[in-house]
Parts: sequence; C-alpha cells; structure tokens
Amino acid sequence: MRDPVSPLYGANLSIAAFLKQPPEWKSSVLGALCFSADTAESRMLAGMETPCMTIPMQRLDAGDSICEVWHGSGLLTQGQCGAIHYRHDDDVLFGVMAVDETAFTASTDKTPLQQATEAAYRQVFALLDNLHYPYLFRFWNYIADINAHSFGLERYRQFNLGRQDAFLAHGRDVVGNVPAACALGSAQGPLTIAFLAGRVAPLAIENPRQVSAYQYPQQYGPRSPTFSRASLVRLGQDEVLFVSGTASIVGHETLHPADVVAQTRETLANIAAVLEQANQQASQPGFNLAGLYYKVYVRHAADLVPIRTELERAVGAVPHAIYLQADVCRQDLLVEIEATAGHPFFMPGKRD
Ligand code: 3EB
Repeated sequence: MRDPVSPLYGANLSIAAFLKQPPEWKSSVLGALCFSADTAESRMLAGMETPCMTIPMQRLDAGDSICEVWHGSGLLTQGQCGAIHYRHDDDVLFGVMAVDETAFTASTDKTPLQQATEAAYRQVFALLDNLHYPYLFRFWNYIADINAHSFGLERYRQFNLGRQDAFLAHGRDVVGNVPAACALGSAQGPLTIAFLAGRVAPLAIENPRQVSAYQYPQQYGPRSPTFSRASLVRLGQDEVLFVSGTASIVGHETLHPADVVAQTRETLANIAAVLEQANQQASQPGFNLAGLYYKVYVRHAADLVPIRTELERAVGAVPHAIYLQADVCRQDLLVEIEATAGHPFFMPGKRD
C-alpha cells in the first residue's frame, strides 16, 4: 500500500472498479484519464464531479477498460474554466479539456487544429496563472488522425505550431525548462489534453542519447515539439518522476523502421538513460526499470506480443504495464512508451 503521507499518488484500475470505489476514496481524487470506456461507462464518467478524460483507445492486454487516477491530499477544490475541468489541493492541480477543432475555421496562416491547440494551451496557462499553480509537471495530448496531412502539413506538426505559439504567448520557456509530455493519435474524437501542475518547479530531464525534442531540426516540422524527456517533481519527502512518451529515436532520427522488436529495445534503452539522468538529480536515487508504471502505445495491435516480451525481458519481471492501441507521432514509429516512477502508484485490490 502507499505511503500515507504521499501528497500525490496514482492508481490504475478498471473504470468499473473506479466507479465502485467508496466516497472516502473518491474524495481524494484529483482526476482521471480513462481508456477503452464503453458507451455506458463514458456516460457515467461524464456525470462525475471529478475531472475525467475519456480517450477512445483500445486496451490490448486485457478486456478491461483502464483508468489512471491521480490522488491529492487534504481539501480539494474543483472548478471549470472555459473548456477546462480541474480539481486541486494546496500543492497540485489536475485538469482535463476536450476542444473541437471544427469550431475553428482555417485562416490564411493557421489551420483549425493549430488554432484549437493554441487556444487550448493558452487556456491552460491563463488558468494556472490565475490560480497560482505556475509549474507544469506533465501534459497528455491525444489527437485524432495524428499522422494525416491537411493544409499541406502533418497534423502532429500543426499541433506543434499551436502548442509552441501558446508557450511563447505566455512568456514561457520553449527550450530547457519545459514539461514532460506524450502525444498520441486516436482514431477519432476531439483534441484532448490533460495536465498536472503545481507550485514547485519540477526539474526537466533530458536524454544524452537523444537530441532534445525542442531542438529537433526543421525536417520534423516548422516548430519543434515543446517537451522534456522527463520531469522530476519534489513534493515534501516524495519525488515523482514523469517519463515522457519515449520512442526509438537516437540523436533525432528514428532507428529500426519496420522492426518492432528493435524499436522496443531502443525505446527501453532511452528510458534507462533517462532514469540514469534522473538518479543523478534525485535526492533518493533509485529509479529503475522494474519500479516504473508503464503505458505502452502500440501502433499495430498485432505487435502486442513482441513488444510485451521485450519489455518483460528488459525489466526482468512482469512489469506494471498497460498496452493501448494508438498512432505514434512519426509514421515510422511502431511503439511509444511512457512511465511514472517514485512510489506513486498503488492498486486497490490488485497490482496494475
Ligand atoms: C519523440 O521522442 C517521440 O510532442 O509532446 C514523445 C513525447 C513524442 C511527447 C510531444 C512527442 C511528444 O519525439 C514523440
């Protein structure tokens, strides 16, 4: 079970189990990201007071739906501001938003998705400025048809334009001190964004094997993606590490196109390198592959078994991992893996 003094911790459980938790348990929930919900579950989640984001991605390793639930501590306050639903305690704020890009019309210089992204991120930054949670720990980004091209540009690249413009508009750093993130493609649905922010600055961690994403060259799009490889957050005695979506990229290039096993190995070598950097900065170094809670985004469902086999081999045990079918933000990437570490996760009843 968790350390009872931990001010921020997560839990992974099915949506059915989440909905059935007692009120005392739910009262400390800041919010949740829910995957593989059926129609009835989506309706129930939408009716909850807690900010819950549903992402239309199929879970591959089990029939169950899955919720990543973040708990805070003490008195929680919730609210709604524009498209954002949020809940916070004294230290941490969790927010979710869904933005329909069809509400925007293409202008001469900005595509609808770019405008939707910029508007969404500007709303996040304005809210965090107003409520005094200025430091972003982590973003989750889900974009329909992420690899499709429109207006002469891949949609992920349109997203990167809007995201960076919002950072710049709010005077935020676009290199160095930037949050951890992931960006995945779903088959349909609005632009969906979740975030965790707080009142202490996290440490942004980079990977010496990789060019920082915010320094990717122009060949990957007119604007570089604005994220760090990981963020290390110190909250009281606890340290929580958010490892961004990680893929088979060395330097700035995709390695092992069309080889899912080699891509998974390279991805895990990247995560191991990020952990090594984190351990150099952590007050309690001890992050390791076996201690992570993984979310594995698999482009082709048929690749589940080889990816899972490689992850188990690298971890040396059965990892805490959830596998979801998703598109990854470069056409040649077959897998992307994100993770959380610290001692932040526990499972009510069972592990994973
Ligand atoms: C990469 O390393 C893979 O645009 O927010 C991973 C994590 C990736 C976050 C983002 C993109 C993002 O470039 C893709």
